[in-house]
Amino acid sequence: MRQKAKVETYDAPAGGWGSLNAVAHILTQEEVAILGSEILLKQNKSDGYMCVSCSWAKPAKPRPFEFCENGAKATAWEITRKTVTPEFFAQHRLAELQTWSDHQLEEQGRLTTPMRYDRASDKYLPVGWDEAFREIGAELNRLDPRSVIMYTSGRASLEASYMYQLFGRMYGTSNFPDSSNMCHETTSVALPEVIGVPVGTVQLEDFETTDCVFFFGHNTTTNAPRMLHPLQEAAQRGVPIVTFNPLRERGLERFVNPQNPVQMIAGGTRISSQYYQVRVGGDAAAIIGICKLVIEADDRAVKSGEPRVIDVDFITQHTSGFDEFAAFCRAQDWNEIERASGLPQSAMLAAANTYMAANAVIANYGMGVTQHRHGVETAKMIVNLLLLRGNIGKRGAGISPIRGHSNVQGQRTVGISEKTKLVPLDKLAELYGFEPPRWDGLSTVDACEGILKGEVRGFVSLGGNFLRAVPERSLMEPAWSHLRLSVQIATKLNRTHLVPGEITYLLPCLGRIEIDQQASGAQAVSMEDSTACIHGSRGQRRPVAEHLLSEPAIIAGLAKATLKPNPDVGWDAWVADYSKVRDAIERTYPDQFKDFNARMFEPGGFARPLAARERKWKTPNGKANFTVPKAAFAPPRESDGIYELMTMRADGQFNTTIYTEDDRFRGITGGRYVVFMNPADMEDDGLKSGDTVTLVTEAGDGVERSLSELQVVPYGIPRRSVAGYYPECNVLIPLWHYAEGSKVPAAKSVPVRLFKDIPPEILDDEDAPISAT
Ligand SMILES: Nc1nc2c(c(=O)[nH]1)N[C@H]1C(S)=C(S)[C@@H](COP(=O)(O)OP(=O)(O)OC[C@H]3O[C@@H](n4cnc5c(=O)[nH]c(N)nc54)[C@H](O)[C@@H]3O)O[C@H]1N2
Ligand SMILES: Nc1nc2c(c(=O)[nH]1)N[C@H]1C(S)=C(S)[C@@H](COP(=O)(O)OP(=O)(O)OC[C@H]3O[C@@H](n4cnc5c(=O)[nH]c(N)nc54)[C@H](O)[C@@H]3O)O[C@H]1N2
Ligand SMILES: [Mo]
Repeated sequence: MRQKAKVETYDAPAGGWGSLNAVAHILTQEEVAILGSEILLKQNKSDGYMCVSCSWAKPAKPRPFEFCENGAKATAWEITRKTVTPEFFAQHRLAELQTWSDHQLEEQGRLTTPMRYDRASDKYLPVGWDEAFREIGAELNRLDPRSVIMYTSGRASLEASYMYQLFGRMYGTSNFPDSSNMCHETTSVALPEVIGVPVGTVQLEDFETTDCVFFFGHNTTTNAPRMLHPLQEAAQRGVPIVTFNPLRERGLERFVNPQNPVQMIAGGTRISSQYYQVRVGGDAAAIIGICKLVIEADDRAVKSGEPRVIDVDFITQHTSGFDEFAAFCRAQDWNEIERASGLPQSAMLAAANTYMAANAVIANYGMGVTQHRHGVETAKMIVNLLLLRGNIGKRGAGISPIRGHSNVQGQRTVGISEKTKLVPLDKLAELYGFEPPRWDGLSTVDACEGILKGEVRGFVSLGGNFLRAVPERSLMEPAWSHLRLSVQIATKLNRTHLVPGEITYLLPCLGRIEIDQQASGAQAVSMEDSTACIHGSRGQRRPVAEHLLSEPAIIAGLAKATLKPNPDVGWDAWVADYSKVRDAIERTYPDQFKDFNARMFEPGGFARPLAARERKWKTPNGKANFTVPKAAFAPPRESDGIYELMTMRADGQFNTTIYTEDDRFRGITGGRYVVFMNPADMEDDGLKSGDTVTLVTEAGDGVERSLSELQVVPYGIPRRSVAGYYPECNVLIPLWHYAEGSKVPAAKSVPVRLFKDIPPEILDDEDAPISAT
């Protein structure tokens, strides 16, 4: 039986005292109380280190404390003095550790020593670095490079990422899936087609001059809390903030800056001026409704000779496809729009009026858009909305996909990509005198398919927790154990490390906040934030253990043990002095990284040039493109007994890292096995608060996917939608259920059926409800 979560209504604003309490709690828990707080003063400053949590922009003029509750938690979690030593592994077999929770595993502290799995004892045993590199190199050389995956989670620096992809390509693979394949790959597919860049066009300064902000599917309070500061400033200037989210997310309603004593007393600022609880997956329909209203208002203006509503000059000069899109919108039926969006026409009218009244509009979005079957269409629909009034490439306006990991965007910029057309292969060939593979590699979903089929034989992981982050957990874990080689470069112990292949290594690395001492002195690294600005970062803390190597040093060690010597690549020289890696990055991408070493510590970061910001469109037709969606409307689902499950993050987690089992803003304490439900649906299904249910995926493919003992929590969520936590619910997501075009798992719209759990005391063992963990 699972422990029951405590459920309360959380009425306080985001930020404020609750935030300070949560930080204080984690600092004590991680035993870094005093030093931990001092170190926080260096967070996100140009003389300090870049936060390891989210990727939100870092201002040129930082606040005295440029960190948030969750950034502080991430720091404390990384610089903890608790360690996982060879003695720990000597005490615990993997079979035992596999029964521990995600929280328990990471809570043990930092990995300290390279370890190799020993099947006879079912334990990890210590190994020397050189021996580890030698065996991994020899094994890689026995494997076909096409059968080897080199995964990255978005935290590693630009320097480490560049070296990693170069190593992989010289070895002979293009298989570089990234956490981005589960995240904003939808953006990276949608935006190049319509505006010619794979990233957002908004920079921090645009928030200072915008006069309207739209938000689709992002839980800013928890996942990019520092973003609440510019939003609060905008709200205080009277800028309307229009939010679309099936759940009422606390910080998007009201926020108190915990660093501002006056606000702490006054109770904070209302953030969203309009909040629309759109149906899960209903954003595209809602935006079509808004666009229809804008276009029809413009039609009326033409008739009556009044000023035009759309930006005619911009549309004529810069775009293509407007007439088809306008015709499509005019032809849409309101009944269908209301059904598919879950919103009344009056709501879309109010949003359209706000949109039309503003000269410069920013549209932000997160996983509520990208992790849907029609995510790519929806992201393009957001672009349609912006293009109508020239809201791209204008001060105070633009599109703002809010990225996840702190350097996930940058990794793609320096060549971590399975899509070879995105990588300057000719340049790499010229610089390093080798022939890189020209075939396209595997995405995350493709890699999972390859693992299930037994075609993937080796898996090297630069960070992350692959097995916990991907869908289809019940099939993935057994298949993973058939790998020939699993190499995990990591800071903390997680589930992926506990499912060994035939040969398995766990290689511990320095964290970003630690001092990285190399032959030429202490090294700095760099990363790119969500607004395409590059920042330098210097470790501040003495490393937690003496045997740790930096990520660049581990990559160089693996490369040297695997590849034939190549006089054009000085792995050792790079490790001795990372500025030489930055020179190499600049040589590879001269336009993007001009004067990289000289500029990396510019306050606020240096902005990479972005064509769309200057209204230059690097699309095939040289224009910004309106697009007509092929299938924007989710099918009707009112009476077939199926619920739409979205999986999301709680306040107490960073992805699969679970700091605490709480979700403060949603009123949950001490448990993550919950399902949020509309009270009217609960009544129809004869459920009351605290009952437990089993969710069973409605997939029709013969695979049984279910999760039991989920505690029902009544919540403000649209009818027929339910919500649960990632990664616990990943067992319910079929691998083939992903966004069309980007293959991002559609983790926000899983069709499920719901069954009331029968209390164990009245159950015979034979009819126990099907369950999985
Ligand atoms: N503290 C902390 N910070 C993080 C992370 C973390 O786990 N913890 N993770 C990092 C990473 S990698 C990422 S990608 C980001 C993720 O940040 P988010 O994009 O906020 O991701 P989720 O928590 O999955 O929440 C998605 C939001 O979308 C809403 N939503 C779900 N379905 C729909 C829909 O159909 N339409 C709309 N409009 N909304 C919908 C949900 O209610 C929720 O508010 O955060 C990053 N920052
Ligand atoms: N159902 C569902 N599934 C999802 C999502 C969802 O919303 N719903 N979200 C998806 C998204 S947006 C993402 S980005 C992925 C995340 O997938 P991943 O990026 O693979 O997962 P993380 O949980 O971020 O990885 C945590 C681990 O990284 C390691 N680590 C931490 N810091 C460092 C470091 O500095 N160096 C190294 N080498 N290792 C480090 C630690 O060992 C830690 O255990 O999950 C995806 N999966
Ligand atoms: Mo992400």
